[in-house]
Amino acid sequence: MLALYHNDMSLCAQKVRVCLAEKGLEWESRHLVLRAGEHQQSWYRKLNRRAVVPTLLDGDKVIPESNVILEYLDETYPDPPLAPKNPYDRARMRLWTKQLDEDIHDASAAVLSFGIAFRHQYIERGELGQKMLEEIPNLFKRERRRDVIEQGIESQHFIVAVKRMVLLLDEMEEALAAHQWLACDDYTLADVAFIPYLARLEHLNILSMTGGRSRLEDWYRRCKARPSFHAAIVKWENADYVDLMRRRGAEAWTKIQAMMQAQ
Ligand SMILES: N[C@@H](CCC(=O)N[C@@H](CS)C(=O)NCC(=O)O)C(=O)O
Repeated sequence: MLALYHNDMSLCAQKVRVCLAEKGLEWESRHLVLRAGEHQQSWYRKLNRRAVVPTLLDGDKVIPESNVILEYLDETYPDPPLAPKNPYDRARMRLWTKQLDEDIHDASAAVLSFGIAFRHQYIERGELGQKMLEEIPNLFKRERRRDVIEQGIESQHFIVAVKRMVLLLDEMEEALAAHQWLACDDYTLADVAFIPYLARLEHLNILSMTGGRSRLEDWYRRCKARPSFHAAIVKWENADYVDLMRRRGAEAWTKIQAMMQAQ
């Protein structure tokens, strides 16, 4: 039996849930409340030394890292296949997921989410918020998050995150001019992995960032029309988070637009 340590609104957990839904796999939910620091407890660090979600359990096998989990699921449960057969298309699929690990997830999407919205949850939690910050094992991540919590959208990291996201959206639009889905003409793990990042822009009320990129907008509509979107993302939406993201995103939008245009 598969079990997943995850969180309702976590981007990396959303992508694994999309994959599980696409494959029609049954799984047991082990939900962790990140804002209570449940993922930082010592028992969980034994499963995931970076103290992040998700972690997949397949019987006694423990698999952390969302992109690794996607490939594990695809190889272990190959029907329907979500990786192209052609090695060149597979390489292109991996170039997409690699970007998430390189900078899109931590340096861009997380910075946008925290700078706009989640910083308020840390600030409201006072000492617990401070403790959760100090418990982040990765020093780069911890210091960047500290700055983003303190400075919000004025953080030096925020404008960089906005600009990186714009480059990503351009790259997605370009790829979708060449083929139907991100890596090739088939829906693959590349699409699975990026769906939550567009959904995050929507939750943050800044989906207009995609403006003028009609192929990308069509891609997102097609992703949302798949039953996996509802099963993995909509069904798990946390109303308090969504409300916070909507309100704070609307407040930030004018400044974000100016950042998108700044040289
Ligand atoms: N590279 C990891 C990143 C996982 C990650 O950063 N997860 C976030 C949620 S999307 C998390 O657990 N954050 C914990 C925290 O904010 O302290 C993966 O792809 O699984």
